[in-house]
Amino acid sequence: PRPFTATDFAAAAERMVAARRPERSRVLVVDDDPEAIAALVHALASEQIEVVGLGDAHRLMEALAEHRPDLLLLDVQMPGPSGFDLCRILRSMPAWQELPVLLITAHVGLEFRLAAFQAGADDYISKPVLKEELRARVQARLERARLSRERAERDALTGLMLRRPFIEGLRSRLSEAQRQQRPLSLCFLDVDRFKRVNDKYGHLAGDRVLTRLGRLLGARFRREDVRGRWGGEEFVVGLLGETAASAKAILSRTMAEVAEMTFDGDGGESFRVTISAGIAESPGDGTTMEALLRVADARLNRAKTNGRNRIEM
Ligand code: GH3
Ligand code: MG
Ligand code: MG
Ligand code: MG
Repeated sequence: PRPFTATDFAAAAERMVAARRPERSRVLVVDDDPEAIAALVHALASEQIEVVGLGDAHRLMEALAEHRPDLLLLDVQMPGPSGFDLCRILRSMPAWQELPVLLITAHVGLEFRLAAFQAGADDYISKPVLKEELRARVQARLERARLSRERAERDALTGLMLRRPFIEGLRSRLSEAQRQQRPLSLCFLDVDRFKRVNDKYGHLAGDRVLTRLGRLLGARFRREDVRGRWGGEEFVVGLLGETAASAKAILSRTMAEVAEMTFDGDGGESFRVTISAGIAESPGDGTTMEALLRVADARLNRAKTNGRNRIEM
């Protein structure tokens, strides 16, 4: 094989960055000094970061609800509640416990730094603020928050999206497809006789089956296709731009791959599994996600009664 060159590496890195499609993050800045807000906006605002300024700390709760920021920059000394007080209050509210908060203080003394962490802040920045340092600290926090958000949306066993975030993703794909007057196919997949797999080969073996099927589904299809674990041994795939017929062709290739896989039972035996699927397409079978899920589920049941290891559309 051809050696992996620096150009290949650069191209791969570019694809990875493009695949991440970073959404814009929003930072809320609270400071009683309009000049300080202007300076922070100037330092932070970019293509990736939108900055919203707030001069009155009394309006913090409203502003949080309205702008739903990804990160909060709080001045410490303000008329009314201090940045410390506000931070402590936020940490006692379930909705804002995880929000990254950076305190900005003119004091660099140890007691101020300790008070910042005791109030529940993630970090502090001292005035005068160094633009590069501020940007680096904010970006690091935003990246951490993004990663933990992403992890919370994924099922640990299969690496696929959990039902709720998956449904959100599917909803936006569906309206995208309808706007572009393109079809979208929804596939319900269910492992055949999985209870028997657990009974015969053990629950850990069953878990390994789900992990490998999840990885396979995660690796196949296109990036914009949505794949999720519906629950138990059930998966859902949303294929943008595919009719039920073309989705069936794509899915049968994946099912053929599954049929080729061998799994190890907890007692060392080797076994195989099959999958059944039901497909519904938009707009032909329905235009809402609920309707498509209902039709796909009914067709999955038909695949089961018609003998399993098959796709119904
Ligand atoms: P069918 O072909 O009709 O789909 O039969 P089935 O046995 O697959 O269907 P059923 O719904 O009766 O059983 C599903 C089983 O999947 C039951 C449950 O114990 C098992 N299961 C659900 N989630 C997990 C999991 O995370 N790990 C393991 N090992 N088993 C699971
Ligand atoms: Mg101030
Ligand atoms: Mg099932
Ligand atoms: Mg099953």
